[in-house]
Amino acid sequence: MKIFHNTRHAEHAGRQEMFRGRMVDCHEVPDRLQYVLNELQRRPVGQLLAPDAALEVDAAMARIHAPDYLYFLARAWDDWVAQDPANAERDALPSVWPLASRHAFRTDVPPLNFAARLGQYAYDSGTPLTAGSWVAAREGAACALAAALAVLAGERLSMALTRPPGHHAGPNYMGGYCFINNGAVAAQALRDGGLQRVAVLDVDYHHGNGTQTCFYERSDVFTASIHGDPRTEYPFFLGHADERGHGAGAGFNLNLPLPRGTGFDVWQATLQTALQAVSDFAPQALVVPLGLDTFEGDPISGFKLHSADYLQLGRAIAQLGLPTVLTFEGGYAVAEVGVNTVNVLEGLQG
Ligand code: Q9C
Ligand code: ZN
Repeated sequence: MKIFHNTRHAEHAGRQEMFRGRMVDCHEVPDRLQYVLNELQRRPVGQLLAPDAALEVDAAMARIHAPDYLYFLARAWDDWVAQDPANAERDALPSVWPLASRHAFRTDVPPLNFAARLGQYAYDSGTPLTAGSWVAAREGAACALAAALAVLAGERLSMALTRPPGHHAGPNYMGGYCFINNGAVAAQALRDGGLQRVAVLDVDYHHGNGTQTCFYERSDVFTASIHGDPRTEYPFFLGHADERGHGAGAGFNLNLPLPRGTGFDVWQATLQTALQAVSDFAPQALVVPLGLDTFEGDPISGFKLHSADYLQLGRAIAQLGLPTVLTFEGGYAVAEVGVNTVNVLEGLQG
C-alpha cells in the first residue's frame, strides 16, 4: 500500500474553536497525524511517500471546488491580516453569515469586508483559518491526487494521510475542520483517469455533507455515509436517510444515520448494508473517507467502537475486492488514533 503523507500538515494548527458560546482548544490538532506516523513506524503496513511536487494539484482542486472559493482560500490569511495587522496574532473565525437565500439575505453582492467574506464561505465557527491553512490543505489535495493516481496505475490500496480533513468541505464552503474535500478530489481524479463508476463510503462519525453535495446530482459517483443521526449530531442540517440524490443523481446517495451511543454490532450490520449498496453499484474503485471518531473514547462523538473493531472494518471493506483510496478524516482521541487507523489498514491488507 502506498501512503502519501502531508509533510506540511503541521502548518495548519488552529488554536481554539467556538463551542457553545466559548472558545475551547481545537480538537483537530497536528499530533493526530503524528500518532498515525508513529504507529506506522511500529507496524509498517505500507510505503510512506510524499506526493510528487509536479502534480497538477490546482487543476485537481478546481474539478471539485468553485474558482471564487479557491481564490478566497488562497488569499484569506493575507486578507485577514490586511483587515487589521493585529490579526496576525489570532486565527480567523467567522461570526456573521448570510444564512440561506430563503431567509432573504443578499448573496448576489460579494462583500468586501473580510469577516463578511469569511461568513460567506464558512458554515461554522469551529474551523479556524490560520496562516498555514491554505498550504496545508493544498498539499493534502496533492496527497489525495497522488493516492488516486497510484490506484489508477494499478495499486490495490493507497491512502492520503493528511490533515486538515476534507469531508465536510463543499464545492464553495469550508467547515467541520475541513477546507478542501480530499475524498472528492480523489474520486474525481479516478473518474478523470478513465474509471466510469466510483463509489465513496464515508465511515467518519459525522455525515460527509461536503462529499454528498459535490456528487448529489451525479450518477457516476455513488456516495454512502454511516454517521450519527443529524437530528442530534453535527453537521445537523444534512445527512438524513431520505436524501437519496437529485436529478441524474437520484438513487445514487445513501445515508445511514444511527443514534448516538451505537455500538459495533449495530454499526457493523449497517456497514454490511452500505457495502451491499456499493457492490450493487458495481464501481471500478472505492474511496473511503476514514474517520476514527467512531471510537468509544472520542471526545466529541457518540459511537462505541473499540480498537479491535477497526481490524474488522478493514477486513469488511477488503471483501469488496475493489481498488481503494483512503483519506484521513476525523478521530480526536489523539493517543489512540494511530492504533485505530493502522488497524484498519492491517485489516484491509488481509
Ligand atoms: N466542539 C470531522 O470529524 N464541531 N469534523 C463539534 C466540538 C464540529 C468534525 C463541536 C465537528 C466537526 C472531520
Ligand atoms: Zn468526524
